[in-house]
Amino acid sequence: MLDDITQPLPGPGVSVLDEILSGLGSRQKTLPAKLFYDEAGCDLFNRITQLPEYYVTRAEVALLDRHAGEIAAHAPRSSSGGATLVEYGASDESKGVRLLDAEGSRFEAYVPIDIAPGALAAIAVRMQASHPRLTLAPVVADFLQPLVLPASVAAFPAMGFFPGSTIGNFRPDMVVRFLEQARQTLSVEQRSCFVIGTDLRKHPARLIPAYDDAQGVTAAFNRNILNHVNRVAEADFKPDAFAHRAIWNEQDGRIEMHLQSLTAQTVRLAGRTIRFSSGETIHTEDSYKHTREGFISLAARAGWRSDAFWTDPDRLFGMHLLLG
Ligand code: AVJ
Repeated sequence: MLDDITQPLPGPGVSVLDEILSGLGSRQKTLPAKLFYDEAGCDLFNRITQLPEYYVTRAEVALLDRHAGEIAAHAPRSSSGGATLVEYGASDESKGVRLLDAEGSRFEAYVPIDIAPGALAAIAVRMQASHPRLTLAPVVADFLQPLVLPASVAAFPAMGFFPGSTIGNFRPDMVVRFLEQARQTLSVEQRSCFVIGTDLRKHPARLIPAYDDAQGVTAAFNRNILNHVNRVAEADFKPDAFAHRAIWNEQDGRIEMHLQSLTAQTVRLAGRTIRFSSGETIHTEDSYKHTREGFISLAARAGWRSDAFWTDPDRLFGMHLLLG
């Protein structure tokens, strides 16, 4: 069963162009990390997940392979027995399927949510073939905006699932706001719960190469955001005029990616002129590395309490189970 792909509700008035303009108009120039994920960016990110230095995806998949049954057993039950799995940032279904197919799991519906319509359409095609009895309701959305689940799954209580450490892209105040919204979306009155994967704090000697790999795939991923901006904001960025930088910010516990202007240059964007001095950067991404305790206290600020926690054998990655 497949719903039409639900299109996003118009957000509260902030367009992508507005976001780009305000980010590049700031003293420290920034771009929103979601702009990495155009089609080329999704492909580059897939290549990143296979790099020897990028342990994140492998560690999380190892964790899921070990504990999927235990995690899925925490899903709430409806009177008919079933629950919905609501996956945030589901660029593909490989992690969600590990929960859907886990031994003893009783999901009746799957709601993959993503910003990339192409990725969601591909998920829908594959899932209809592999899981024909599952109710499938893909949603195209920027999940930082308030979100209502499709009517076709409203009858089931939900297990939210936010793997991949994508939540690591959010500043702490955004994490809290996102988790408050998720309480609404997942309707905690129905005993819904939320499973969230976060990369754990570790030595910078391990972190830096994961974001600055020897083959330069992460550098290409970082620069590709400028190609995307060129298209959506009618800009003329020359990606090769910027260098990839990955730095560990100890104070804030995060890896930052920047694009550093190699020369003094100007860029035209939506009819405006943007000036760069030589060496000036655009801050393109934060990737927070939360300790177990640090994440639990952020979740508590949004009204969630920690019910379980899993990690992989090397303690690289953490999976939190939160209850409303
Ligand atoms: C998809 C946000 C989890 O922060 O590790 C990978 C994105 N950026 N390499 C991360 C990313 C650079 C990734 N997340």
